[in-house]
Amino acid sequence: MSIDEFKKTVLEDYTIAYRSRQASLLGRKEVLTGKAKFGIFGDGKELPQIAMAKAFQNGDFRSGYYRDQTFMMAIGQHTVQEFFAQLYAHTDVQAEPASAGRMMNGHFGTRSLNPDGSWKTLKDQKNSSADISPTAGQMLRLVGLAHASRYYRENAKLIGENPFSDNGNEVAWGTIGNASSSEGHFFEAINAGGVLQIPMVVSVWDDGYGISVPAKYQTTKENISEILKGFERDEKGNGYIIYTVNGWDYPELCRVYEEAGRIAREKHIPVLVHVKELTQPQGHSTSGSHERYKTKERLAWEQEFDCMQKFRDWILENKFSTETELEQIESEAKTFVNQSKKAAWESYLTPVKKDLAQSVELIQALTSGSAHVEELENIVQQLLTLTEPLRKDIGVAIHKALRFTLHETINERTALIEFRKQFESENAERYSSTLYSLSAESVLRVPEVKPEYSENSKMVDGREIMQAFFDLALERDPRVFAFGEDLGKIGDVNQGFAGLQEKYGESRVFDTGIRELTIMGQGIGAALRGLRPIAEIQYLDYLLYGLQPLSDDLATLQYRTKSGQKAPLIVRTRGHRLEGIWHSGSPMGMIINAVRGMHVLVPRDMTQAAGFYNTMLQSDEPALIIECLNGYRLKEKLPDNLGVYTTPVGIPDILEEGQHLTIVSYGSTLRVIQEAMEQLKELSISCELIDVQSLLPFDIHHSIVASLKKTNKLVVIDEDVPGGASAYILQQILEEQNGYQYLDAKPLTITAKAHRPAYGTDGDYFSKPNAEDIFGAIANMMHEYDPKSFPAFI
Ligand SMILES: Cc1ncc(C[n+]2csc(CCOP(=O)(O)OP(=O)(O)O)c2C)c(N)n1
Ligand SMILES: [Mg+2]
Repeated sequence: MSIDEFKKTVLEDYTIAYRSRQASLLGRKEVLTGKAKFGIFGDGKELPQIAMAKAFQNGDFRSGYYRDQTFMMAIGQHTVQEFFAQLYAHTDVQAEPASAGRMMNGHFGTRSLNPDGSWKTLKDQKNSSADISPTAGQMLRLVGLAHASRYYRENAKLIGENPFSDNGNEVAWGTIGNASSSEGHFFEAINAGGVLQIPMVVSVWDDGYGISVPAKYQTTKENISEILKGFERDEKGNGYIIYTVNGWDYPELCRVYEEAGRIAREKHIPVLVHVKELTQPQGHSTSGSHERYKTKERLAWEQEFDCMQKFRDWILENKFSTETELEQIESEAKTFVNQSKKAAWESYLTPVKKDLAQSVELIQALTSGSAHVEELENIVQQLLTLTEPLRKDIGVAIHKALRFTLHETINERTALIEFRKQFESENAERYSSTLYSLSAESVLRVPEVKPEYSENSKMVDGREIMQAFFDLALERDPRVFAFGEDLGKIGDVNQGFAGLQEKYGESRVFDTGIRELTIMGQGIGAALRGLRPIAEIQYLDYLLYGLQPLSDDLATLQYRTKSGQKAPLIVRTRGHRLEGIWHSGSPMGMIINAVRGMHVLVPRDMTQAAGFYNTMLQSDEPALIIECLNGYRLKEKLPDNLGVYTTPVGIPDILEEGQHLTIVSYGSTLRVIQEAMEQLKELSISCELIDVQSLLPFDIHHSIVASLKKTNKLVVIDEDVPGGASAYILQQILEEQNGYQYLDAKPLTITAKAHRPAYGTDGDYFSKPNAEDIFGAIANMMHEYDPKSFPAFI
């Protein structure tokens, strides 16, 4: 690079950084004057982000946090106008591409998907996974984003040309605040990255604080790179390349990031960059002021070491520019940011004002035929005085007007009601759409193919069905891989992958450390880059360790990006019944309430389970599939069309037809219920048994209510705590499906006890619903309903 070119680059960098700083300063004002609700900004962290952006290439991914506006601007994926659009919560995806106003400001993300939900060519664009607020949450998917490069490189021949990777030459860039490195997530991810030797470059933006809490309460020795020295690569083996660099030192930052990117990209070696001596000129966020907790000395130091100030001094000292020229750049940048802000505000406000004007007109029109002229005029006046109207104001005003005119028959009221309908439906689209995929690969569009059997169909152990299915899935699609604790060499604790590592190699079927958080993150990150991971949690009880990324990250992904990103991860686990407090859990209520946005499937046997995997692998949506822990050794008939048949989601299966009552259940409990049903036949009580199979989505065609129309009685049975998943099932059937109207008896739930199941056969028997309890409860229910025909049991 010639000296002139270098100078030009330096001044371009200064311009981007200066604009970003101006955006932060103006952004805070917008919040303090009430135009935006909350602000968190990247001031004081501009310079390292400029340097990182230089090393960031097409195909690369960022997984970072709310300080990274300068980086996003520098890679050309976040304009200043978009910055303000997000601050104002602009709901148009064109104006605010990261989240269409759903995420608060400082939450970045690029669009991986076309409007129809299909993938863009990610290797030709600069990518950022969508941020989440929970600190260090970004570290988990970072592992997967980086691992994907390694996977693409190791399987390059098998996969061939694809839209995601060019021979695994992509780096995953993580950023995290110094204080957030106290989280377990951080250490688990660092360790996983070191074990896996994957191209992730982790930058710690160190400003000495986490909101008000200084480093001495956050980090041993107050120095994250110092304590991570044990992870440093040496002649003994793998590990990290570790850099420490001051956040105000432009040339050194540029050098470090160039080197870090190159090493990670070429050699797939993980890198840690500890960027020290950063500042936070405006404090943590608009929620408070840092004068409350920083000393005068610290505040003075922050002014002196402000990276923008230092950068400016360096430019002048090295004569890359003059005072006058810099002043010119600064003045132009200020104008540019101001104009961008105004344009963002105009664009945000225009559709709101249009709705406001229309509602004013319609409410005004009501006055002609109403006795409440004064009240209606007041509503109109209130709307017209608003300088920064919200949609909420419009909604409240319409509601008021309809309330005042409730008993009046005015034609104009119909027009207002029509407008309200339209307004509500547009707002549903703005604020409540895209929880699930709407693409051609939506799971609801996967065609059902029934399992087929012939005379030759063999009876096999359930686990053999799983193993045979996974074999087919790995064989036919090189993007599919599976990993988890004990999943590689021994093929999982129940042998679902037995022999498959030998057959497909260690890169496609592999063991991981005991690290549920990053197993989930590894799956999410890889799925974000077009792969089809099956990530295993050894037992359902341990899903709790991995639930945070599923709940905060994966389940919210389509929603929070308004279909800008997808991660079709399949989480595989097994549960419901085995032994003791931590090996027989069935906390389904907790799970389904935590992961709306995923599918939760609870197959009763391995035939249904294999069908669900087949369905999910044909769709672009994430799912949790919970196999029955006690089902691997039970005999099942192996379908002839394994790998072809699918189990549709949201479709219950009627296992037995009956007259007197409908039992709704799923999973391992079904066998216990069937035992009770045999006994109930002695009392001539005939039950209809329905396996819901899929909790999310739930009975999409409302077939259960059809059963209630016949039996008029409902019993929900599962192994969760009282009021757990059974409460959800009742809500779905009685409220959503209007089942209440057909009931002739109080609906009954039979569940496990409120405590975890005790150890041993007796512990299980007295903790979980057993056949005798089910018999007793149902016999008594029938007696209460019709004492003449049905005797009380006891
Ligand atoms: C899991 C979680 N706990 C707490 C918070 C609240 N919180 C938001 S930012 C923050 C401090 C983060 O400090 P640091 O990582 O140093 O980043 P900085 O803001 O200083 O750049 C805290 C505690 C959160 N968002 N997530
Ligand atoms: Mg900090």
